[in-house]
Amino acid sequence: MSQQTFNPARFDAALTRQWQLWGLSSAQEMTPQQWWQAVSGALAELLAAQPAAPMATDQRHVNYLSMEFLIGRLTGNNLLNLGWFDEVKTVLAQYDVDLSHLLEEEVDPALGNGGLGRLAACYLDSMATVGQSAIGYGLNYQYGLFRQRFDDGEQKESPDDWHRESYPWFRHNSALNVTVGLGGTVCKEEDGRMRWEPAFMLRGEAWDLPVVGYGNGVTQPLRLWQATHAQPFDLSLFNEGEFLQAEQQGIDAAKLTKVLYPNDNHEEGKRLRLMQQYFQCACSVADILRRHHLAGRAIADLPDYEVIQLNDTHPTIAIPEMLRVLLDEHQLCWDEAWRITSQLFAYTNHTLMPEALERWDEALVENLLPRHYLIVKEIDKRLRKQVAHAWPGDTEKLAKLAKLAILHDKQLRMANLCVVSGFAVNGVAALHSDLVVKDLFPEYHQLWPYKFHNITNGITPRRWLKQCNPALATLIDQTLNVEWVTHLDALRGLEPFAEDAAFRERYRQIKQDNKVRLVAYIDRVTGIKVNPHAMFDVQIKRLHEYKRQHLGLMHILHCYRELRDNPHADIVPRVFLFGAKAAPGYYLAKNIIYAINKVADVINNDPLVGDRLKVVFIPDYRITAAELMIPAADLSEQISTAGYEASGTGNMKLALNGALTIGTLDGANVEIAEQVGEENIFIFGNSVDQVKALKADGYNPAKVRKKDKHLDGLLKELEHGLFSDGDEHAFDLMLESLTKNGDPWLVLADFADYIAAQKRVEALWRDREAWTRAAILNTARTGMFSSDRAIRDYQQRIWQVKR
Ligand code: DL6
Repeated sequence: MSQQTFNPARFDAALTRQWQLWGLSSAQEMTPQQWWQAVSGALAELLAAQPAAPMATDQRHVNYLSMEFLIGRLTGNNLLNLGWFDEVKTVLAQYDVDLSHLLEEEVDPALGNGGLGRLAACYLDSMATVGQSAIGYGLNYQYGLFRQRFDDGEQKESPDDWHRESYPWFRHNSALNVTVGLGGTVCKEEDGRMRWEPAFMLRGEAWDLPVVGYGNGVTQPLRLWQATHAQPFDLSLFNEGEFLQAEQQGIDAAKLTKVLYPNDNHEEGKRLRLMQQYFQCACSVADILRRHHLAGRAIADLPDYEVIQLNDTHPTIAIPEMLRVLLDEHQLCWDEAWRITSQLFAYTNHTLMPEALERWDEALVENLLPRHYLIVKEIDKRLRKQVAHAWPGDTEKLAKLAKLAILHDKQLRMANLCVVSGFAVNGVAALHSDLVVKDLFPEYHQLWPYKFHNITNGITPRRWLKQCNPALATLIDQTLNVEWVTHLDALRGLEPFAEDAAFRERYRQIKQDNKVRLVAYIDRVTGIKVNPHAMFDVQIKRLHEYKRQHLGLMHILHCYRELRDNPHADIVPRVFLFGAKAAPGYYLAKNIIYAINKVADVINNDPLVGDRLKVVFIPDYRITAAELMIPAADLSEQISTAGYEASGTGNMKLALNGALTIGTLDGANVEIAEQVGEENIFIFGNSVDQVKALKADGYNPAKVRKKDKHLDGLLKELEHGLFSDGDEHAFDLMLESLTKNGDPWLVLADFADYIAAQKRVEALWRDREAWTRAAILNTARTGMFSSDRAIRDYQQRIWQVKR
């Protein structure tokens, strides 16, 4: 497959059509925002007119179902993947328009919360790039993840209207409309078959975004479903039970895809969320079957041609939906419908945290999806038989059932439904996949060991190196002279250059320039002036206790104390940079943000400190901010409690861009350490086994505090209001968790070792050449974290060539 050729005349004509449609009389009348719209609209038009690149025919087509796709800005990325950046720049220069400025006009579609949604976006990029035919299926939310600002240090949220109605990359095809039912009843026909009569019908509209492969002419869709009314409500269907009667006013189709739930690693169990999930799944299943039917293929052959990858359990309801369609609409018998379904679905687990494992009240499922509920009951019944057979003894069988059953304690356990009904389950890093087997699903593993896999996450080198760090990409081009962007392992070729002083100087200068670029951004969004020669110490990720931003805060307090004890101390100057959103209802996380901001206020304004320490919480952290922060980072903070971060992908992006990691042996940090070598990473803290042992032994943070006077002193400063204008309760939520509530994330237990690791960081930083050498080796040795590798792993281990 080859790159698509750019035709300047056709582009110019498409551009002209854009401004003519707005009724303007010349291109010069366009505002900067309209320029972005027009250029993107013109590119989308050209792309849609391109013939489809031929794809391999011996592979199953991947349907990637995800409630979140955190795609980030598209225009620059699409230009880069198309290889048209310079040509478009030249055309625009003739209009006196600067392409780079124009790209800043784009909104950042925030259709995801964090890791899981961004991973989905990286995987779409890689599937298009490696030539894996695929569609991403998601929802077209009117409001993406909330916007964040700080009011006297406190997080405040506002809606993120990203104006999907005028987003120029969308293509809408009404021929793909789908009708989706909800509620109602199930009747038994004379022939014994079930018929679902929904109370409400909604319409799903398909809004497609193009996913462009890198330099190979492939474009395939990310299909986002949007809900509208199918027809005026049929009031005669409303008399089916109290629940729906009470809700008749509330079922407003447009509400369904109005807003993304802002939770990460936590499930809310809200009715609207279940409706969103079902709506997405019903539309996607219908679309998959429509394509299969259109290709003239038999329904029995569906699993030979299609695979459905579930991005966590959020789209699990697609499983009973597929069964329903096969049973009720295609009139297959249970065994055949089950054979097809159980060869179609594969499930990726992204978390072990109990509060993130989805469970739905049976009553809610029964009310909203009565036919699906019956189907799940049937799956559960058959599973119970299998358990009885595998563990015949009464007590043993009961114990296993308590863990394995899908319906239990009046709840439907979605992860269990996935494992039972799918043909593959994978974790997202070696350690995590191991824990999925050992801690989450040991019994299922006993029943079906062949279902379990590891696929370590990956990141796309297009966005996360070539696009966000163009100077480093150019240096690599010039040094290696090979196509590393699609073969990231080739970065190993940089290893010898770590010993080359001239190369180190160039590498260092690029980092420095990226820092200067970030300094300007920090000044613009916060007004804080920071020293570009200080170490940029970066912790960017969602705000969650297990990620332990408060451990980072304790280190900042330690540095500040050091300076107050000895104002002339020769400390390493640092800029501590945070970027994180807390779910609006997660008050403890918001309290941690508040604490960091209040500490920042004091330190940043203390003349004793000057520019030796600065603390900056970048507001409204999102993909666009990450693209500026990652290339400028010196130190990457990956300090979660061991056993709780499934993988992390920020850790990969930062290491690839030459930041050294300080981290626990958690998630993919373990594999990063293996790749870069232990001398090029700073590992500290309790391991998974030690964490388990500490908890089993009745870990008591008060004892740690009593023994460590220094730590005790730092906590007292927070408790006594030193950073909160004397308010002794400002940080109660955070402090109570650390002390009275047992420090569940072992912040105090890891504190001393963390500080010791930070000392090692400082020692290496003082040796400029040694630091740069280690940074180069991080870039050179993180090629395995390309999402292209991850997609090839999925192809080989899970999706497999069937024909
Ligand atoms: O696999 C992508 C990403 C991991 O890198 C993170 O470690 C993990 O926390 C995140 N998980 C979620 C959980 N959402 N749910 N369910 O976003 O997935």
